[in-house]
Amino acid sequence: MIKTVEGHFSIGSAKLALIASRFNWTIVDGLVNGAIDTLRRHGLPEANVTVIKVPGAIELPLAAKKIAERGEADGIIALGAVIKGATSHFDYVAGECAAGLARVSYEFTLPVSFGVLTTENIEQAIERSGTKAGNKGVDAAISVLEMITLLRKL
Ligand code: INI
Repeated sequence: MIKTVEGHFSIGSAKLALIASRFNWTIVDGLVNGAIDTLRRHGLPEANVTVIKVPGAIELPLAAKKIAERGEADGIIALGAVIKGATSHFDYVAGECAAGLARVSYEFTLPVSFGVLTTENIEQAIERSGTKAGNKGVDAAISVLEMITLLRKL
């Protein structure tokens, strides 16, 4: 019989930090609501979640690093929306954001879920923030629960 180790979603007691970027807030607000609703429905008390706001997606990794350094959070949910424009700004912002968040996760052995939309246009972002293509904030909340419970077992 193969031994399988996996996470689940009954988190028990845990403290989470939810970092959200204000840029494209109309979109990110939908992600935040989706994430918070998901955590609530999985039994996490509201008092165990702290919402931190940063200017844009590029600032998410620095805030995540500071939270990780304090050692008080069991996991971080990073939410943002990077929407392609006419310049290459998108590539720098999206790339640095993703790489920076991953680095924090590895450096601190801390689940950091990537709930940052990277889309070609505003329509795609709307679709993924609580309308017809789901909600990336919900996915990010689910992932952090799964990774926290998995790491407790590994
Ligand atoms: N920040 C975002 O979160 N999304 C974007 O689409 C975006 N674009 O396209 O420019 C964006 N830029 C701001 C950036 O994250 C920083 O806040 C800013 O450069 C100040 O450091």
